[in-house]
Amino acid sequence: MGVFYVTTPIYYPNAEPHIGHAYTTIMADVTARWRRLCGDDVFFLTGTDEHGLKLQKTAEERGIDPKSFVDQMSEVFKRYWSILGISYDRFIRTTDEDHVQAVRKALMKMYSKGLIYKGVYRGWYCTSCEAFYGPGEYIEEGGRKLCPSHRKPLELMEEETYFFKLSQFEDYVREQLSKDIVHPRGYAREVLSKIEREGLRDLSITRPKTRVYWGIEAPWDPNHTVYVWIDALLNYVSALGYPDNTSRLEKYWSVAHHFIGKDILWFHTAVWFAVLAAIDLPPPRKVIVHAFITLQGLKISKSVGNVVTIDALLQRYGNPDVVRYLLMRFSSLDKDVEFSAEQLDAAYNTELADTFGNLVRRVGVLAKKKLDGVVTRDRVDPELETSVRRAVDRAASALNSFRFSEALIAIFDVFREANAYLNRTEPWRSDSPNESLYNALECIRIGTSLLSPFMPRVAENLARSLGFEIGPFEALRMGAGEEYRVSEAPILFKKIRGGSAS
Ligand code: ME8
Repeated sequence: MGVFYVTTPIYYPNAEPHIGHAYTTIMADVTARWRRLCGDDVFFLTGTDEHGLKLQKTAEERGIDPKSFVDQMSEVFKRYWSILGISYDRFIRTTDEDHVQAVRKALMKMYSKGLIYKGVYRGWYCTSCEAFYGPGEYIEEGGRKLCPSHRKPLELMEEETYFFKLSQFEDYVREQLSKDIVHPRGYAREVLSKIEREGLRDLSITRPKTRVYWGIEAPWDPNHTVYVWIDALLNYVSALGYPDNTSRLEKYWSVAHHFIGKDILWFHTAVWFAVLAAIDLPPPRKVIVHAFITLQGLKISKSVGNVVTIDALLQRYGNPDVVRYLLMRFSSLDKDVEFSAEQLDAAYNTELADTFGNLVRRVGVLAKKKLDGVVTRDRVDPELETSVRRAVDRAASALNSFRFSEALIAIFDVFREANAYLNRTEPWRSDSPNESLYNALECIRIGTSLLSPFMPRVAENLARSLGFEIGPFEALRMGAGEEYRVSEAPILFKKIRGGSAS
């Protein structure tokens, strides 16, 4: 049995989560559920990133104090994750007392080692990104400097700050980037070439309290608060009990898998690897980076104002598992995916309703009608067995390397094979259809078990209706199922035409 630690970014709760946040969170959840199916001991972390100027400003605009605001908003995130069936073990909030203490201790350690010094920072800042942009990074338009990500005017800031000696870690960071941590590898090359061009510059890691009061106080200077990104990154270790309760940290840290979007790649590599080294911890095992969901070519985001809400998809398909399926079906790590309602509807109709739904319905109806719902172990069709074994191997290897859409295609090959097999063996014409229905049900059991990380509730309900168990992975081969007791033949998905599900 293995051990596995999986995390999502902790999101800014300045607004409700949208499908971009759901996308990363579902990827992480599918991975957590897949590892559990394989028998691993999994710790799955998500949460909210509650400090910093962006939250302070949003709360001020609404005339509410920041703590009450983030209290409300973190509940909104939890509610969406519960609707979407996100099986996290901890929901961390950066205002949690254990996290605050962990950040202070980590920073004090860096300070005592002489890795932090006082200076003055002058630069152009984007509050939406909570980041500074230097020449070559921002966009110049009509004499104004704009954020490359949000295209909003940057603010010039000049102030006293404490710097972290990031530059000292350049060789170390380069070395880590040449290992197999960042996945896909292309993203590591991007970071390496940025370091090649600009070097690793020391990083401003505190803000004057007069400007940003909503943050963790720097432990050596009460006039400063800790930069929100340093505060946030440390959540991945504070959630495991760093630095005082080390048992979880010892168990899970060496198998940490961070899922992130490509917008926060720099922080999760250059900055994070160096901070970890500064507090004497090794880098994470993997940083899995995905590209954006776009609308007309632009990253979906609150700041751009082109959001597709989670509610819109929940309303359209009426089933959270369908939303999970569709977001993963068109997911991609290396390329942006353009949101397309037509494409989602088409996949829903042909894959979920036709291929999977019809298979389940016709096998269920026949088993009830012809065999009183009891189907027993029988001869396994050798041709079907070979193709199912291949599809299971493909799905497992895709899941192990985070190729979620490929995994789904392989899983649906099992259902497609089962449909073709039924058309060949025609159990509806037979007086003794047990063998045919047994083989088809084995395909349903195996395919549904592999699908359970993507569609956990659909899988559980179907297993109950047809009378089988989900998993474990060793049982995902033809002939391992002993008997089926079919209590109903459910209609899993109603087709969508034009406007809505009909
Ligand atoms: O960056 N396509 O939080 P955030 C794909 N608090 N993924 C998207 C997306 C899109 N259009 N929009 C958002 C932060 N995401 C920090 C993180 S972690 C220590 C601190 C997802 O609320 C994607 O995972 O801005 C992206 O990296 C993340 O949301 C940014 O969330």
